[in-house]
Amino acid sequence: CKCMLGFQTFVFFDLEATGLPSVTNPPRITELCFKALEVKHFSALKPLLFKCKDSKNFEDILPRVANTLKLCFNPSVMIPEIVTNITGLSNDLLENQSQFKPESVNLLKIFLENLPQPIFLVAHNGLKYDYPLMKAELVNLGLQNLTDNVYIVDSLTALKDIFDKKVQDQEDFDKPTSFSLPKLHEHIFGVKPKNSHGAEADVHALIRVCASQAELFVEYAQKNYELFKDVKKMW
Ligand code: DCM
Ligand code: MG
Repeated sequence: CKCMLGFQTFVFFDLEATGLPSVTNPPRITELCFKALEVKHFSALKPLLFKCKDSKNFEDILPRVANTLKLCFNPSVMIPEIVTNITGLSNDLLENQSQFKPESVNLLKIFLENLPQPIFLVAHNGLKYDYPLMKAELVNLGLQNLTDNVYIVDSLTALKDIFDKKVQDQEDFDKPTSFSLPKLHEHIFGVKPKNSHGAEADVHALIRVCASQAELFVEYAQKNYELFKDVKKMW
């Protein structure tokens, strides 16, 4: 059991890349989004989301104070057509974008260091995909870390734990059949997100899903964090 961690900022995080984990064709990052919210602003979203669940502006509900870094990268490897069809990102579109290089990492570092500390990254399936992939790109450049004291949590593990406990506590609780981001979003709010597989759209959907369980999510993060510096690289 870990010490309860007091922290200030959640950085919701999503990567798009050239594919799923693969030994022969390791994925390269094509898009990254960080959206940083103060924990108290994140928690305040919950009642608003449920109040405006059926409004046509539902997807615009975000804290007034939110800091965003969204970057596209030229992956310098072929993006399979099947992946382009999912993400909308092709080699043509990314032709003139920067590669993921040390200067890009500096940009990420400066963004993260500028936020109220300590910070918590939140990614859906992050422990299996986003964190090890980010780590691989860093290590590949001879870099080891983002900034010191970056805590991480996986919203997939968190929400599974939260919903499992709800099922135990209330027998009639309707448990989601899938914990994929669109399915969870539909289970909680009755509609799938309008867009998926864009880093920023996914981050927005993730914020709504996590905020729907705000108190339990914050408690889970405080007790079940890991450190980005301890993440093993994907490839
Ligand atoms: N991905 C994939 N095939 C899928 C789903 C995802 O190759 N069926 C890869 C490409 C995406 C990346 O994973 O850019 C991240 O997924 P997501 O858009 O769900 O964040
Ligand atoms: Mg995504």
